[in-house]
Amino acid sequence: MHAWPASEVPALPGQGRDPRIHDTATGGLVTLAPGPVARIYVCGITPYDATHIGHAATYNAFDLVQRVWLDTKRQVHYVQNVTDVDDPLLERAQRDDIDWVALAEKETALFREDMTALRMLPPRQYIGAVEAIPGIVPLVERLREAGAAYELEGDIYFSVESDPNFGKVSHLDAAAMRLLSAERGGDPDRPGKKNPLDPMLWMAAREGEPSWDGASLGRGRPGWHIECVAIALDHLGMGFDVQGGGSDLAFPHHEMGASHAQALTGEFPMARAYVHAGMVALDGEKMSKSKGNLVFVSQLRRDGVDPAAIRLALLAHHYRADWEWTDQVLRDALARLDRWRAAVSRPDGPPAEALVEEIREALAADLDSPAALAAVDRWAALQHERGGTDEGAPGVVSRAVDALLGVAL
Ligand code: 5CA
Ligand code: ZN
Repeated sequence: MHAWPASEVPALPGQGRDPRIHDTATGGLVTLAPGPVARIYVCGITPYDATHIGHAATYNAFDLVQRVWLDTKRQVHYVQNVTDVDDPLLERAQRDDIDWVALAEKETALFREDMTALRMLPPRQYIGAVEAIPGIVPLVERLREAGAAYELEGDIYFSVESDPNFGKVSHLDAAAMRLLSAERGGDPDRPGKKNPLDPMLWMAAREGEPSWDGASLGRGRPGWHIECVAIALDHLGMGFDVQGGGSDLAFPHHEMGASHAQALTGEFPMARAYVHAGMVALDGEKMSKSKGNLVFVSQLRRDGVDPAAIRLALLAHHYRADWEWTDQVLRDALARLDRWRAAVSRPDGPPAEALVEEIREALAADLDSPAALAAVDRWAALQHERGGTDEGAPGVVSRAVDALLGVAL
């Protein structure tokens, strides 16, 4: 699949610092100091509905990670998937009586537009589940040969008990895992499984559903977790720097992915850091396609909201916090954008070097974007109150805000 166009990232004077970021697996802050090429995999959308503010907030967090790395003069190898065949997509297509391929293409196209408008850096590889099937099948075959997978009525399941490290990403007790498995695509109540938590690797073809040639597995379609493992291992290899997603992916998705990879390679963990963004709510409940309490990025854009203001609204919340979208959040972001634009529209202003360092420091401290915004607010307030004589300072500020926060002033 093709991704979306990259917005340019201006180079800044000086150099950024290696970020410290919260890793779910170890439960603490880790320093992300990869080699010259940082490797990051961020779980992509299941394209059965438009991009909502919750998605955008999660992608914003991982966009910041990359901007910080770029500022440390590293290159970034970024991979993202599109779950373009899965139960929720097929169910929505059937409900709305449309072709599932057309639905996936339409929503993926809209996602690309939203990401472009929000100035999210594009992945180097943007890979659909369907196009990854030829790489998934041999992995499932290998898992079966290794004794980590078994068949149940034609479906192939992964055995969580084959992995001595199972549980070390999300650290949940058995009851919590079972509950979340049922909520998030698993089938813990299906009789005949070795362990209720075992996830499907390959689902045998069902009447009326799409299916693909699975060689020794028979016709069918891939499970969700193996999709991301296959794509990540194919393009990034084992031990990449960050696997990212919303906190709802810690279990089962990232836990199972780490397990699959451990069974395939004998190594743990697949990613050096498991990084999870908080959940955005609307009307007191997590924004979710299944509940329908959504604010779409594309709708806001159609309403004439400047994407830079949407981005500022996301940045005003720490990525790990759960927060609520309200009209006030958007009003505050619009007002801030106006203040900042006015402040950088003069030829000179208060010195900007210290501000660039403050933004760097804030982001390096577990992506503290609210602190970064507060630093720019202070500079803008100074500019409005007293001005300054540093020629070019407004240009430095707007380049820093663009390069590090993805906001075009
Ligand atoms: N295709 C899978 C990942 S492989 C998937 O979870 N797709 S998704 O469309 O449901 O979600 C895409 C990303 O948005 C995931 O990282 C998910 O954790 C995140 N996300 C979903 N809802 C919210 C929300 N309300 N707030 C923050 N992030 C969210
Ligand atoms: Zn994923």
